[in-house]
Amino acid sequence: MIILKLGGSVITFKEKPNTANFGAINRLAIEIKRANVKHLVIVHGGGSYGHITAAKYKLHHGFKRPEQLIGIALTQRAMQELNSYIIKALVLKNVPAVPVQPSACTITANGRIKKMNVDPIKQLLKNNIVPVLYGDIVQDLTRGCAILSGDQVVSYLAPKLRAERVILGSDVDGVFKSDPRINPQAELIKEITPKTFKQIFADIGGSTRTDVTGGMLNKIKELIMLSKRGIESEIVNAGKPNIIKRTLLGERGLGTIIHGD
Ligand code: IP8
Repeated sequence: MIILKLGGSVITFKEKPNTANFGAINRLAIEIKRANVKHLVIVHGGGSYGHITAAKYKLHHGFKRPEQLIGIALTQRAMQELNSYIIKALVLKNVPAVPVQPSACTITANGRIKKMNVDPIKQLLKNNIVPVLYGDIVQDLTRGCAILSGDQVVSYLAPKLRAERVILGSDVDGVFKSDPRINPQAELIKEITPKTFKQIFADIGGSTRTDVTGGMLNKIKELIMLSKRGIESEIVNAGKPNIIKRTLLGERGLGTIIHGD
């Protein structure tokens, strides 16, 4: 089984509040259909649908003031709207995709998943249906609320579902030694292990745009945790045509591979 994350920076225009990139969503739906993976879970990020609303209401600091309550509802609403576009595109391409709302089945403590009911996801997979989850605003035992990144959903589900492959579709070719959007000469790192992560840690900044869950650095941290559990993952460019299809079909090394030492 494969877990595929579609980054918010690919499926939305991150600078424009609540603006989906329908061109990219439809192209990715076609690629997913063509790859025809039997057991697939999709998780998508928030992009301009989740992060902007969450940041406006300071939800990444937890629940502190009653004025934030509507922010929680609006953030969930925004994520659900984005999710509906992904589902619609997939279903129109004949991919049997159904939404799974993380905030309806997950509790966190201090921002980390404490409990998640994965039984419905397992059952959907058994019946060859594609569950589509997303980064969400969830109830947190210590902070009141927390922003659950799609990356954390991926790293939680991968061992539970015994994923054979974990693919993270980003808007860049993988992990670079410096930001490729600023420095076109930036060098792509082909492989990261827990050991080399420590060395390159200082070089990689968080993503530069509004990202309440910490951008690329947070992504790598989640994947390093996975690699320590023996699960390999790869960050590839989902913004470039056919990279997701080729990776789903089994090609390795098109981006940055994160694996154990
Ligand atoms: O884009 C964040 O998910 P991510 C979701 O995967 C929200 O970090 C609600 C901001």
